[in-house]
Amino acid sequence: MGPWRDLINEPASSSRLRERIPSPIEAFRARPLRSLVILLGAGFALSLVSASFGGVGHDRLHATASWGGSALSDAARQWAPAWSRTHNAVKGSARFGGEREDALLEPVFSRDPSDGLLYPPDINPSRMNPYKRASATFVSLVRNSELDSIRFSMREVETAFNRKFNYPWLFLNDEPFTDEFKRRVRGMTRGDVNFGLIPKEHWSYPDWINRTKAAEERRKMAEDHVIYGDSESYRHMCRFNSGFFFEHPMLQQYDYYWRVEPGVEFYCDVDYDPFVFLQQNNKTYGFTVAIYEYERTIQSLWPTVRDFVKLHPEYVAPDNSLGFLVDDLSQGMDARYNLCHFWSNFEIADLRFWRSDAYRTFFKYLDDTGNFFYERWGDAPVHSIAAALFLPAARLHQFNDIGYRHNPYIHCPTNKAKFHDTGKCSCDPKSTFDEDVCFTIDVSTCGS
Ligand SMILES: Nc1nc2c(ncn2[C@@H]2O[C@H](COP(=O)(O)OP(=O)(O)OP(=O)(O)O)[C@@H](O)[C@H]2O)c(=O)[nH]1
Ligand SMILES: [Mg+2]
Repeated sequence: MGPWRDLINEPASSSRLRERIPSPIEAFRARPLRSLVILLGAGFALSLVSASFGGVGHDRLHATASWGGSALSDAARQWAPAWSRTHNAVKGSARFGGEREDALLEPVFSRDPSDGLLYPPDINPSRMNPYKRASATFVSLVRNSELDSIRFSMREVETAFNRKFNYPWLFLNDEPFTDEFKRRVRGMTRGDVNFGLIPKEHWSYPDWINRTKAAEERRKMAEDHVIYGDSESYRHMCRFNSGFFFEHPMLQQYDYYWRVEPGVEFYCDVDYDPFVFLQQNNKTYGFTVAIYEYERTIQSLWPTVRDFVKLHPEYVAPDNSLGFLVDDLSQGMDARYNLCHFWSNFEIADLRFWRSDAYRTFFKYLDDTGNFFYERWGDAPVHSIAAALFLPAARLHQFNDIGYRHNPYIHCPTNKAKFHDTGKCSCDPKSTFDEDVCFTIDVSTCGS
């Protein structure tokens, strides 16, 4: 047992250390030749070890450099100059998330037989996330022809959020998905992927619809150059999203959903779980953008809503957000609808609201008019009017922190210090659309 053993049993005062261990200079002076041989031998041995590990392992490299003297340190810098510079730059900086360097583990390397190189471990962020998830899924109504653009959206969502949470995806279609669609969509996520076919009764004309009249109205709308004015499928889509998506058997097991359309972009890291956020804060409906609807597409919607509210005043929440829907709140439901709605191509919301008596009865009342077909009522104003009237205002939430783009509009958070100086968002805050439209009213306070 050497003298070092004593140091373990006794408190190590610095004077004692000085007494027991000669400094490297003292040791060198006492036995110069022996010290030189040891130093060169150690340096050579270390260079062999480092080379056999492919010269990687930045902590190892760092240790090697300070141990082996300047010659070895120069050699190390030659092998991996960029890495050793990076290492020095990040050491102790906030980009390590405040982790002390000595609290980090040595990476365990594994050799990839295909190239013979040693790789540090893969990091799977969702496996490292220890928090309970909500009962939730992404849901995408999509056509086979939109494969590329839905894969694009998935990449955006996975990168910004889902790599850290691993929620499942559900794809719905009025036609069966092709094998190619399924395979290539599955390849975009580590999460579960499910595919559902929409039942015919949720994507067809109900028997009370006069199809000749519907065709005539479509023709007139096309003449007026209304976007999707002549499209039958667009109307089925809007009716499905308004009244049936939440009835799909494959959604029954979930409480929350995040709607994702093809070709959308997400600009900010979403590092917390928005589903759990809704749950914890007792929120029901989350949106990012609010805009005006084309009046021509919903000419009789507001009068129909008025009639419904007269029939069913019990469904209207006392502290609702009517102020989001009308400019002159003093007139109550008699006021003119200002066309504001939450842009429903993005929604993170509670499915139980759509499954409620209030909403189901409301949808049935609207659907009976046939105006999803005779006009072109969109799911966005239908959802928005219901959420604004039947929910207390405090149950609505704008996800201001989620940077989002669905052509042609962008929502980008404007707080520079919080979102743009922190590496969180990549969008231009000046590009945000929602500052001046429909947002002069704060949905969390209006109507109360
Ligand atoms: N399966 C299926 N999905 C559809 C159909 N029509 C639209 N969708 C989907 O329904 C959602 C809304 O349709 P969009 O065409 O994006 O409508 P929009 O967002 O109002 O208009 P855009 O500006 O074109 O995006 C998207 O997720 C589409 O993929 C259809 O006929 N079949
Ligand atoms: Mg769209």
